[in-house]
Amino acid sequence: MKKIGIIMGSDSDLPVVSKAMDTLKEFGVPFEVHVYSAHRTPVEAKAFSENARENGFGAIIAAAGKAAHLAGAIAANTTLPVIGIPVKSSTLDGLDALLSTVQMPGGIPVATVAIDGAQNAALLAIQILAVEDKELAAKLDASRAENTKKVLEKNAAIEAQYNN
Ligand code: RP5
Repeated sequence: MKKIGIIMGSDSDLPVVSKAMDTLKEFGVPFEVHVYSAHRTPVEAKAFSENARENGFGAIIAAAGKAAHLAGAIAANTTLPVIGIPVKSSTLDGLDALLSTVQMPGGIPVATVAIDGAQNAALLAIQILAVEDKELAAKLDASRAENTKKVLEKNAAIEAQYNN
């Protein structure tokens, strides 16, 4: 199975990024995690992205806050799918990172999830791998079915409490 690369702009992003790692572990998807910054360590961020395909990665998750150019800078150096997580790490509540991550120029796509949306970033990465992996696709189906069951149970509890 291909690996997922997880890159965060700072170790201060770890509390958000750890949720993506939890989800990848839950599905048994291998990953590597690194702290590379588009601004503070651009050489390392570029080297990782340029070599990611030949190093066995199938998609890259990039999490950054503030003027968050990390996902875009990574996407500039690879044609692997790049998923950006805008991190809420500033006085602007993550809106700065959201706009910096999502507003990519034509030709260099970044699939941007919600502010701090690490779980969805991991699920999207898994869905990308699952295009060619039936076993992984079956795990995704089972997870969706389990979530549906939980929500319907909550619905039943609310209906029982409030409906006559
Ligand atoms: C971004 O700046 C990082 O991704 C982080 O979200 C933010 C703050 O970094 P630190 O100053 O906490 O290292 O590059």
